[in-house]
Amino acid sequence: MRRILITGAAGGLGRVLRTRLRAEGLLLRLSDVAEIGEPVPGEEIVRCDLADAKAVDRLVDGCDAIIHLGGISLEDRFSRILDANILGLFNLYEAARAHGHPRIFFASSNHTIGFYRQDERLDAGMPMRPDGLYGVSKCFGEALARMYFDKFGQETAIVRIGSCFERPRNHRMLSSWLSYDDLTSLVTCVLRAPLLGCPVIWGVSDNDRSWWDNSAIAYLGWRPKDNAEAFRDEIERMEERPAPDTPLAIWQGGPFTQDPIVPEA
Ligand code: NAI
Ligand code: 15L
Repeated sequence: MRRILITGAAGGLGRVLRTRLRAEGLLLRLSDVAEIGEPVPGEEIVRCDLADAKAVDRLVDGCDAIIHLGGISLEDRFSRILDANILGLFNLYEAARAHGHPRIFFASSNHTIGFYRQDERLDAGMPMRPDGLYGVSKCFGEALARMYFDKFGQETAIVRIGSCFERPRNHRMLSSWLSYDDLTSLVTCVLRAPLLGCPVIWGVSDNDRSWWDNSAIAYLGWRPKDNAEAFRDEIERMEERPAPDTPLAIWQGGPFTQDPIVPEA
């Protein structure tokens, strides 16, 4: 049986994939710095801080693939981002290098490009325009993944996730939403692809209003099925459309573009 490591397993997406991938019959090694709960058959639990290089080395040993979700997932103090997303990612790639290059699904973010306007359509080759230190840390992660591919042949799916929640929560997410079903089909597609390489993939459902062009990864055969438009009436009842001259309506990164640099405590 293939052993798949999920970092960040206690988080929102980790909990979704834990249930769904177990149903696929995969052996899961679940890891987080936070409490994860008890393992059920087919699971191993390893508490680990990504900033601890030796612990990450042991964590990766024996894994056939890694779904890397762990880290700081919102704007935060730079010291926290540095430990989890920058040092943590370096530790993960060094451990992968030491243990046979298991394929990596790297949860990058749309906040690598948050300062593009909502009236622009992007392909993955366009320059990054991060909207905060969190976004910058994901830019670092993407560059690190690419360097390990070019230097060592380490395969990574660099997945710029839009907004992955049970349902879209606001007008912006009518463009950026990724459904749980489409996330799961993307993960299984990445795990099964005969040849992956190191593509940048937009993690977004088949939304009518998507800003992002995934035609460069047609070779993977991933076909997202959901469309946020199905929730448009619900969103329109729930909140007023943001005024056109406000950051929420201008920038793809939406509210993240307005986050301050968080002071160190
Ligand atoms: P989350 O914040 O719910 O989960 C992240 C997990 O990482 C948490 O359980 C946390 O305890 C763990 N973690 C934090 N620092 C750690 C460290 N030093 N060592 C080990 N574990 C650590 O985030 P969520 O929503 O589940 O997202 C998963 C990944 O996907 C994150 O990397 C996030 O940046 C990325 N992403 C998520 C999006 C979404 O819409 N949910 C959108 C774009 C990117
Ligand atoms: C992200 O990168 C965050 O991790 C997630 O919590 C959402 O806020 C998402 O982006 C988004 O842009 O909606």
